[in-house]
Amino acid sequence: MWMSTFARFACPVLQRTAPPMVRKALGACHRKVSPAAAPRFCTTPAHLRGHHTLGSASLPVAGPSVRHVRALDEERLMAVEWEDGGQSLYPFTWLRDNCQCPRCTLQSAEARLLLLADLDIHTGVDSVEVTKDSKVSIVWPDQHMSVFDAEWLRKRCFSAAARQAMQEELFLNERYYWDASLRIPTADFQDVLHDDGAALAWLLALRRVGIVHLKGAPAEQGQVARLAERIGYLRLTFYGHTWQVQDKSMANNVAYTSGKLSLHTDYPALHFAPGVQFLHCINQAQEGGESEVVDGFHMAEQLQAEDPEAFRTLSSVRVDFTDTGTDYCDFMLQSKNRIIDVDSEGKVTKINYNNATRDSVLDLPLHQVQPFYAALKAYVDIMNRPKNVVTYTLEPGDIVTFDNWRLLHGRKSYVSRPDRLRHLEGAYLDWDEVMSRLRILRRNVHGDD
Ligand code: OGA
Ligand code: NM2
Ligand code: ZN
Ligand code: ZN
Repeated sequence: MWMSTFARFACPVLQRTAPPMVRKALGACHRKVSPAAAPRFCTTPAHLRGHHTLGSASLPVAGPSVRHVRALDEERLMAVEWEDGGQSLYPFTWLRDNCQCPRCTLQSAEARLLLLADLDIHTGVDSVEVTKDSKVSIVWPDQHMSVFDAEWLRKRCFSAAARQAMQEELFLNERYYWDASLRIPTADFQDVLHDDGAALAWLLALRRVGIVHLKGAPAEQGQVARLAERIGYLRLTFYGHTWQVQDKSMANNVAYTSGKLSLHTDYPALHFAPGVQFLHCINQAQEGGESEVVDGFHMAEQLQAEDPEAFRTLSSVRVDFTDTGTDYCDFMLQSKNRIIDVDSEGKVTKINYNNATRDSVLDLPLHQVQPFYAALKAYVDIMNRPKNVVTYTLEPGDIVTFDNWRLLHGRKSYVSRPDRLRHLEGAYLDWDEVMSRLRILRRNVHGDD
């Protein structure tokens, strides 16, 4: 049942952003063969294999096999020629650094024992050869010996395409961008708790799409904590391990009123905002309280296209956020965050924006104040366009799980009635822990390493 709701997202992602890269990466090793030789692939990235079980065709997965190795002493590189005709190059220093023998690696921890102090970064080799069982063995000048598994080497090929494929396998950074036409992927809460395939499909969609609805949870407190335990552990904040979104008197946060919440990410008052958010509906209001979400990365891309100056402003200016009060304990937070956070290549990595906690302290010279407001307004105007916003109503037993670094979410105001109290329970997690569980599930479900 869950499979069909996720299958839609398995392929579009790759179709939209990845095909040339992935195709190239699959045949990523340096090729010195003629195009007619049609070289085979470096590795089949695990995320591709994952897709196949979600409903697409599968590629044959054959372990790579070494035809020949030789040392290029001048360049201090080892050249591996693969049976399929591809070639990979590995620096001597890197090979020595990553010797897998029990003296160089603590096998029980899969961690390096070899100290950098003991690594000769100008090392040569005495000999390299292919062993009978198709591994690569190297004898170093001090007669220390390293043996490398072919598949292990192939995955670590240094070609740009192979590195890109490996990084995608590790971090799943390819995203499926959406607008109001998104049909939010849905899974069954009990399935996700008890079935590894369902849990994997949930986390893959959470990563790619950024939002998944889970249905069928008991309408009582404690469910977001159970769900967090399925992953690892939740992220404690000043609002507690989990927190109750209700209309409260003397509310310490605008979320704890019956008012409208404009599109926001949670907790930009922290320098490291929670990566993932769960919101479990225990009780919905009779009137109002509908949810809204937008794809903040997609909106940033649109802003960059429509108003590059505004994008430059929001991705460079560090805005002050503040949050003061008492909950789990007393707090007086101050942060400075870029509303559109980008990496060194200019790729959007995180949105930090909650209008309620944006500080009145604005650390800008006078002449930059008006341009800043213009930029923020341009971004908010784009995200508020009806064609970009997905609206839905949470029902008791629903848990919305979403990427708090990417999505902006909000709710319409609601009528607070004592006989029908609106009540959501929320929890935060971080992406490190979620990705960790995703990789383990992928290995267990598909047998990847
Ligand atoms: C929040 C929030 C959504 C809702 O508490 O930060 O976004 O529907 N709540 O109440
Ligand atoms: N709550 C829901 O940035 C924020 O203040 C988001 C956090 C109160 C835990 C709201
Ligand atoms: Zn060793
Ligand atoms: Zn929120």
